[in-house]
Amino acid sequence: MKEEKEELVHFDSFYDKERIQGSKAILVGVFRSHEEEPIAKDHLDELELLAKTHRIPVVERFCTIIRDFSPATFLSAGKVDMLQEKILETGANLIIFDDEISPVQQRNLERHFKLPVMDRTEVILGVFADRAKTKEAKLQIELAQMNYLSPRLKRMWLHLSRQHGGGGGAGGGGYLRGKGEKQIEMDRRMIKRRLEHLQAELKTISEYRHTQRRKRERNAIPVFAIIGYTNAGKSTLLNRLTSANVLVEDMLFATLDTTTRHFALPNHQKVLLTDTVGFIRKLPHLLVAAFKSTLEEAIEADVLIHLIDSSHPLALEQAKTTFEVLEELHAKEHPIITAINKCDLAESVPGQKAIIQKLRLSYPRSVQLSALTGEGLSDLFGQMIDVIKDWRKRIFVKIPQSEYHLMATVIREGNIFSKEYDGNAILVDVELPLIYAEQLSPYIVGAKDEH
Ligand SMILES: Nc1nc2c(ncn2[C@@H]2O[C@H](COP(=O)(O)OP(=O)(O)OP(=O)(O)O)[C@@H](O)[C@H]2O)c(=O)[nH]1
Ligand SMILES: [Mg+2]
Repeated sequence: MKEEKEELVHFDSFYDKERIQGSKAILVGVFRSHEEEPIAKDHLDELELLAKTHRIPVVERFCTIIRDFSPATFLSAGKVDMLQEKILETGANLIIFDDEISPVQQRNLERHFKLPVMDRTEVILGVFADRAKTKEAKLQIELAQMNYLSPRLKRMWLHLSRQHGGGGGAGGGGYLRGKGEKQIEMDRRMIKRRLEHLQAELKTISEYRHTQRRKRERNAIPVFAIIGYTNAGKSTLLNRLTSANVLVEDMLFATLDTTTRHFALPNHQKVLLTDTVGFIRKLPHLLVAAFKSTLEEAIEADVLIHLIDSSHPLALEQAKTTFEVLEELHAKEHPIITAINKCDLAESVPGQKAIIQKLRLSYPRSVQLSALTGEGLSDLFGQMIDVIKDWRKRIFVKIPQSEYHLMATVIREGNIFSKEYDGNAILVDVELPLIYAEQLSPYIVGAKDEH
């Protein structure tokens, strides 16, 4: 056991301390044609935000057109030289690619530049690792990291032995010394054991969640999951509607854990609202896989509220990304309400009006709102009521005096249109969730749909 612990130490250091401490990064983005250039630049803006969130300052960007990709180094030889010049000019000591690069490319580039090389995936993994608070989130991120590291062990050993002068003695200690292949084998076995352990623990947690959800199904409360790109305002909306007090910040991945709260719509219908982890462009597949159990909250909701930051220049692309992730989660068939958020900001930003128009045309059930100011919320409620209208039934019942206790349910769960006495009985015209309408069915004296 002790041995396993010791071995794990260098995975932590690989991620946080050894690799990025004191780093000054240069970001690398590529585009295939000049029309793609502005998009590549926006992608680098996002990568810079991710890097900063992971406490890596950015000193330079290298955004270049590329026609031929090299299988060995991703960039062609000429571009590698140009990048080298920029590195010398700026003193950058960490290279971050916006594109996914293979373990082999990463290793070759590190050898060439004699600097650590990361890609967007690794930065996202780092951000998630920083943010993870709950046991489940920590397990999930560790699972993703292990899967990411596994094919990269060789590179990591190279990197560490270089840092420690190849002679050992410093920091990580003697066990870095020339153990090479044998150590890699040991690490592989250790990772495999650890992966099995993590998967087993996550399975237990996921089964518990499942039981919780089944309980909820019995209550027949419709569940709305607020989903969308990171920083779209999901937690702001949940906080606005309930007193959830979820952390809201102008940063990526403020939320990693799911929060569910009760909310009563204006027609008194009770629903559950769930806020969950945001999506991002190139959300690593292994993160989607690892966070599956958290994301299942979204998948198993009855309705999705897809929130879009309409003040963002890439709002359309972000919305598309969300759909791609939903597809990967097999959750595209849910009814979806598209909530075009931050309209308080967007309306004053040139060019955003056209984007909002496109969003409204692309997504049928759409509303414009501001989770911050509350503007447009009533439109959202209207859509929410409409999408679950079949969950409720309007009935006209005559409740005898001996069954007056049923009135408590009627008042608590129903939207009452009229109530009057008929002798000792009470006549009520009420709309209720199906489950309660069924309980009252012996007392129905006629449906009042015609009202
Ligand atoms: N102006 C404006 N700002 C908003 C609105 N909604 C959210 N914000 C801001 O956008 C930022 C992100 O909000 P969050 O609610 O944390 O976003 P999120 O979607 O939960 O983000 P992650 O949890 O990081 O994925 C915060 O600074 C909010 O104050 C809005 O309608 N208008
Ligand atoms: Mg959030």
